[in-house]
Amino acid sequence: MNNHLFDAIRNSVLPEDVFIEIPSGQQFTYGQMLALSAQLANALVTCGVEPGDRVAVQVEKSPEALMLYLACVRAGAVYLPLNTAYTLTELDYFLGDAEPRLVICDPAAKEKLQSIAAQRSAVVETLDPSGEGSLMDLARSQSETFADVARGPDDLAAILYTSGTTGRSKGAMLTHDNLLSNATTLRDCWRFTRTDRLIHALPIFHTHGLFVASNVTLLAGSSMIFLPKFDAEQVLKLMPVATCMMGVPTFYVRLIQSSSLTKELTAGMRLFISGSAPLLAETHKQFEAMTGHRILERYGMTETNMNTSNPYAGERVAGTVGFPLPGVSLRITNPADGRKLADGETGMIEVSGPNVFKGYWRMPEKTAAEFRQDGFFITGDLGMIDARGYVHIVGRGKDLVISGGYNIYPKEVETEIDQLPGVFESAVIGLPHPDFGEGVTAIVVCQPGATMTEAEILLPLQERLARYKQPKRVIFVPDLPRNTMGKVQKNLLRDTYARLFEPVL
Ligand code: MLC
Ligand code: AMP
Repeated sequence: MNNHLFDAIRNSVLPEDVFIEIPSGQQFTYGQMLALSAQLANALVTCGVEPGDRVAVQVEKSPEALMLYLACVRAGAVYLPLNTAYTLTELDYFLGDAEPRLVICDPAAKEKLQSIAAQRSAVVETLDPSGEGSLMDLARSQSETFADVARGPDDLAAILYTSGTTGRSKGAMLTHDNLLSNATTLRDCWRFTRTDRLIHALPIFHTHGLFVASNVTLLAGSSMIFLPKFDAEQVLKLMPVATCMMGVPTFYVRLIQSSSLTKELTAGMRLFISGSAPLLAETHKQFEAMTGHRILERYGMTETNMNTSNPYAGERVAGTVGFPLPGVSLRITNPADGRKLADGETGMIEVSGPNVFKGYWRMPEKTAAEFRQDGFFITGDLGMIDARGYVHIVGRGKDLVISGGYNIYPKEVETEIDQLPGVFESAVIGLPHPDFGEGVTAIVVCQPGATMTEAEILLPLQERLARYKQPKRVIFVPDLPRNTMGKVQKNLLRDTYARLFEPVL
């Protein structure tokens, strides 16, 4: 048996080709990728990592961080990337649940992380591309070859945590073939080749930046310009030397605000892709008017990788997410009983295919609850298939806010707010936001007789919730609207405050 994912990568690349460039001018060829990922894999083994062990990684974006992902794949370990915005409180849960052998963080975070990792018997190492005493030092002293650990299509390559509408975060288990099959399909559908140069401005701890952008690049043997984060000015400057970009809708919303975005500037670009959140048809149209390019929108999620895509060659229809990808079956069902609905009817989107994950880490009941008997995964997204076969996402059956492409589960934020002294109850909702798509908003009811300020709600959350989950606004109300069943009517709240984030003219 071979290493299913890494063998495919190795067979797709030419050692002399450039893999990653960073703005300082430093370049990594594919030959260097093979050598450095081998050194890091050797370093992982030296640190005691064995096949199947989880390796949790919370580090700033860098080429070395991506090599670490590849090293885990080669060592047969399970890569567990963590958002750099997560607080210690959030990390404590992930480490307790995943029980990683090794936790790798930025040097500045080591001391704090060590205090929680020690209770979990996990060893903490740092990744500092230039600093001493980090895993990079150990790696540099290792061999540039590594006998890749045998892993089959069904073996785990990664666990990515996604919050839940109720209760605890769940670790989505992704296999070697989930990742390989999806990236191969996307490479072919989007026609990536070795001549492509991708602007990579996404974080590399979620599906979009890690698997969609990086695995597609690797399997096409193309190159990417690695930016630490999205900066519209910097991205605009790079367009004349790049061929494609992948982004969340906020990237496009910010780009169309610049008068530098023109047909001339983007003449050498062949493809702009959007996903992770709905792209407004308005943004799509304005981008086309300014550049002549029609953004290609696709739809996916952590558990399933990518499910649908607008066509490369056919018509890219604004406001739709295109067709199911080759090999992916998608159906619309009645959310109540799972009965398949006809085209044109709105219901639950369900998918099956080699892209769909293996289940939630150590949560067999949750896994069973989200799959149908015949293996279809219930996405929680509401959609419709039109007469031409295009899939439309028309809403969410799950209580979820998507802000700038990051998911926020209201339940998690409400639980934190409800614990604060002086709070009786709260409802967290997403309201239309001109930059982030949706803005997290907390509607709070105080205890009888208590009065509170916005700061009294927000300050204590800073320690407990990642910045992007913290409400952008807090509104105090005497009580929450409820239906006859006692359920909070969030739709009424969303209607009442719909214009909260509208710019004041
Ligand atoms: C940053 N902030 C956010 C935020 N990002 N708040 C809400 N939502 C976000 N997405 C905070 C900052 O900490 C800051 O706090 C303030 O908001 C303003 O920050 P900013 O400077 O404007 O933000 P910026 O750093 O430019 O980041 C915005 C962004 C970034 C959109 C570029 O969030 C981003 O790269 N998002 C991509 C997320 C992604 O990769 N999603 C894919 C998930 S995978 P302060 O303290 O200054 O007030 C998936 C599956 C699929 O969904 O289909 O792909
Ligand atoms: P995540 O759990 O972070 O992977 O987010 C997945 C969710 O993002 C999906 O279930 C959808 O609700 C949403 N999503 C992803 N792509 C799109 C898109 N193109 N349009 C609308 N929603 C999307």
